Formats: sequence, C-alpha cells, structure tokens
Amino acid sequence: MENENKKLSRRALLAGVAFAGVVGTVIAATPVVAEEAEVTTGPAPDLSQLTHEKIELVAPPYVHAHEQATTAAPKVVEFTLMIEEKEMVIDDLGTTVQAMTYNGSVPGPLMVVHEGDYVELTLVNPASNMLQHNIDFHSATGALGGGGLTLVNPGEQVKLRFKATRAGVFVYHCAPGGPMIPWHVVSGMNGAIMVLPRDGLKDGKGNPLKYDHIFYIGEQDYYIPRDREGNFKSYESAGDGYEDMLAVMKTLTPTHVVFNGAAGALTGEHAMKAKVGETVLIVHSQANRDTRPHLIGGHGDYVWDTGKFRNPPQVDLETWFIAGGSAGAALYKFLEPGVYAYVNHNLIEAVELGATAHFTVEGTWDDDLMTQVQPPTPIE
Ligand SMILES: [Cu+2]
Repeated sequence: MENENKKLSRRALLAGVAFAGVVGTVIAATPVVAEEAEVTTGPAPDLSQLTHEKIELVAPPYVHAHEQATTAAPKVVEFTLMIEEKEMVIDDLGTTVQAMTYNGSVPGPLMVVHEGDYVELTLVNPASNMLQHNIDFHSATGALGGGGLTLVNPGEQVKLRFKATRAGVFVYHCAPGGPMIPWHVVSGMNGAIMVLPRDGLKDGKGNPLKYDHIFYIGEQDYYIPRDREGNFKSYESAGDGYEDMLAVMKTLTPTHVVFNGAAGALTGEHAMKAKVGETVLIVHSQANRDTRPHLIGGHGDYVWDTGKFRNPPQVDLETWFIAGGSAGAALYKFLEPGVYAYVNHNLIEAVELGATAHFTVEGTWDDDLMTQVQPPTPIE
C-alpha cells in the first residue's frame, strides 16, 4: 500500500475517487447513498410559504448577527461557503500549511439558525482550487450529513438544503472519501453550526439564558512534516505535501494544536474583548481530536459540553471535555477585569503547541472576590 500511495500523482489527488481502491470506501459523485441501498424519494416539501433569509458569514471568532430567541415561523436560511485552498502561516516561526478552508479561515465560519429552520448552503469550489471537496454537517440527517450530495470538483458549485431538527452546536467538515477525509480535516477544512432552540437557551430549570457576546473558537490539530534537521517543511501545494503529512498524521501526534488556525490568532491584539458584568457564549469545536477547554481565573457558569441544547447545561465547571468530532458551548459572566487565558488544559498543548486564546476584560476589580492581602515581601 505504501508503494501504491507513493505513485499517486497530484492529478489522482484531484480525483479523490482514485483512492477508492487504495484505502477503504470513497464517496463517488452524487447520488451516493442510492448506489448501496435501495432509495426512493418521497414527496418534495412545500416550502413556498417560508421566507428566505440570506446571511453573510463572518470570520471567526466573530459570528454573524442573529436573534437568540425567535417567535417567527421557520425560515429557509441561505449561506454560501467559498472553498479556498491557500497557504497559511500557523506559528511565529513562519511555519506554513497548504490549508484547505471554507471561506478562507480555519475554522470556517459559525452559522447560526433556529431549530426547525432549513439551512440552504451553496458550496462553491472555484476553478483556482486543485482538489475535490464537499461538506458533512453533523447537524443534518442522511446522505453522510450532506457529504454524499455535495462533492464538487474545481469549477463547480452545489446547493444543499437540510432541516435543522436538533438544537445544539455541531461540527461541519469536508469528507471527500477515504484518506482524503482526515487529510482535509487536519488541513483546516472544518467549522461549526449553531442551531438555537426557537425560544432560546435555558438554564435547565426553564429560565432563559442570554449572552452579550458570542465567540467561536475552532481548535485545529496540524501535522506538519519535518526535514532531516527537524525543521518544518513547506510545500508548493497541498498535494505535494500529502504523503509526508500522512506519515505524521499516522503518529497521531500533532505538531500544532491551535485556536483559529494559528498559534497566537486569538492572543495579544487579537484577544477577544468583554466587560465585567457581560456574559459570553464560547462555542468551541474540534473536528478531529478530544480537547478540554478551561478559562484560567474563570469558570463555565453553564456548559453544554456535548453541545446539544436539549440536555440541561452543567453548572460551575472548571474544565470541560469536548469529544473530537463535536462542538461544545460554555456561558460565562465575567466578574473581574483583566486578561484571561482560555486554554486547552492539556497544558503542553496550550503552551508548547499553541492552544491558547485571550480575553481582555475591562471593568472594576471586585476586592471581595479576590485581593492580595500582602504583596511579596521578605519572609518575616
Ligand atoms: Cu475538502
């Protein structure tokens, strides 16, 4: 198999289907599911009475404007994701990855709808790209989460509609078949969607919960090959680095674990901002690997660690667990000003591999919650 893999040209990568015989199953062009199971199509839904809303997505950690609760009837919410293959710098050494992105960012943008809405996604794979891509929504039902209906070659676009029937935060990611799946995901091709309950978030006892700000943090593990001297290698295109990256991927040991595409993407001048007394909702996704978010000096007041809003949130958490392939959400009201680090509390991953973000919080210090009773002084 090693030898066969080596023979695969960039052209074969482009036609991901060529991998079918090499490793496992692969998604052929649409319709996929019908090839393996007998499928008939039921009546088309009548959506003619529903209003359509077109949403312009924004790059993480920010999130497009949305209502936290709604009394409106379900809608068809239209999004467009433009696939962009591009070189990205991922640390302060200047290490690069030939990233695969939705809308040019790692992670892709957070989409927000309400339970019962229809998501209508236009997925565009411009001719300037080299690879086949698609999208698997963990919030969608059937056809490999939509992956089986959205495989597009460079120069093609496709439109998928699914009904958002389950409330929560969910990962979406590229899944073009076989070994292409993990490769695209660890090259950055993942994001999240938030399906809010129509009547908004609740505390588990029926009381509404609101947030003043929402931030979307996508955690990304990268597997960057090194040369003989141990320096990170760079490649002309994603395809050129494929075999080397696959070898690193198979060690299951990432070289980088970062938030929003690069070490330092959410620290210093890029820190997220809030004020004392404000409540933030932090949506955290990890499409490939387990993680354990922790807000240093703060808490998770209400945490949906599995990310699904029908489950009551847990309260007062110090650290929470997000399983690889899922997203979680944590609500926290800042009580003290200062800089807060938000980390993956595998502290090696936080400090050495990059998984640290910052919140800068303005306001008045509450001496009752904490004070330095005696500054550092020589021992009496
Ligand atoms: Cu892809």
